[in-house]
Amino acid sequence: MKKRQAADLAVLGGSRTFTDPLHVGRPNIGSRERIFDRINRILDQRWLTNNGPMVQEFEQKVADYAGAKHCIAMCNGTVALEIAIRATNMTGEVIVPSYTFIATAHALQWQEITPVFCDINLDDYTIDPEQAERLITPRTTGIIGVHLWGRPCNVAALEKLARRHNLKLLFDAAHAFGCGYRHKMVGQFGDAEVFSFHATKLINSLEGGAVVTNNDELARKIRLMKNFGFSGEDNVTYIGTNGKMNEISAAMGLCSLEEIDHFIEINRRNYTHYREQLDGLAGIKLLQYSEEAPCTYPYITLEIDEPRTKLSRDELQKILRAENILARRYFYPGCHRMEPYKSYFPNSHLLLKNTEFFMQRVLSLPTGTAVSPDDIENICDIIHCAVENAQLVRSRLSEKHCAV
Ligand code: T4K
Repeated sequence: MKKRQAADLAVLGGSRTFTDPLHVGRPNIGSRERIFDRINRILDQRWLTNNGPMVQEFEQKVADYAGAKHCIAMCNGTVALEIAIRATNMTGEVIVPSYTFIATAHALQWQEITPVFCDINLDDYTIDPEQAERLITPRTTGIIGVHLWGRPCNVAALEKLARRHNLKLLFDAAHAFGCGYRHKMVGQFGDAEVFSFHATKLINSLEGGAVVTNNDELARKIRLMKNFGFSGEDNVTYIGTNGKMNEISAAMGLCSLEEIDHFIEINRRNYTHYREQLDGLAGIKLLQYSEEAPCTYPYITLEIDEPRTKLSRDELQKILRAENILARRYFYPGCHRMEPYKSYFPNSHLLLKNTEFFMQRVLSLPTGTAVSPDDIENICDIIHCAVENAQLVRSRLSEKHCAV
């Protein structure tokens, strides 16, 4: 590939590199033949939802893969979180990282439980157990750790903390199906863990989620709660909701699962390719995945050190967008700067120094089966070219009428 010159950049008047947008979060799609075959079987059987055979098979396979005793599939990860929170009797205050997708906080606030925002470590960008301990009050009933970008949080420290203070512990593992911590798969920690199988995830069921747990009683309760609390045809034993996964979602999830090794391999290939292409570029760091435990490389996350690149994260995002590469600022600006939390806790940023620092610097790039090695070479070449011509690009971006 011919190396780009400054004038080739779209922000500097060149033509955009991609005619179709290159998105972060393009779904992985398994064999169409197998998907259609499963959908046909569902239609033939006329069993569309309510704990049908596809859902049961999906639950068994997810539980087996994660090494968990129980899996309860749901309509999405957010409802799965809400139900796990309710089933573990969390009330009052629950400690969560602010640096996460808004669903983690909303799942609490939706039930009038206060999310108490905790800072992240700058070692792994997940919840800081030491600060979490300092945030415990008499109203605290639990902690929710988030395995951000598939990189597990400090599970051992959080489990110890939860035990010491008699708190419930959940993990938002929306990004982490197929990932491991030490010698165990994610899905076996805390009181329960919650997966998302949304379209943008490694394994997708269109929309979908699941709670996994080794606790028999908790699993029983969650199963009731996701089906209105019914324990028999005419018998309701809990307040419940409709959290059920439908059969077509489960069919999609099963077809996805059949190809999980291939999806992980593509993600690993993409990650390695990005790493090689960006190697040595001052001020741009690709977030590492550990090789010590199973890893699915679900996100390509760059950390941009503006004093060295002379370009901010937001400027780099604009440069990429001009080329039709729709890089995302996950998870800017942190839950504490979004409503209603911003109004409820206007000073919370004072305790969230690392979150405030990090959320300005991070950019997610496209990966998954929709992204080719050529795409990655183009993306990285654009980044190289932008950083090498930072001064020129910055002055163009600051011009009032720059059309980005
Ligand atoms: N906890 C955490 C830590 C999470 O990250 C999430 C969800 C949850 C809990 C809740 O789980 P779910 O209730 O969603 O199961 C997207 C996803 O919708 C969301 O599932 C995900 N996390 C979050 C990180 O990303 P947005 O608001 O960024 O979605 P949107 O519409 O901007 O799409 C994201 C990108 O994916 C775009 O570049 C377009 C692309 N895309 C999306 C869809 C749906 C496609 O190319 N094809 C598609 O079909 O939230």
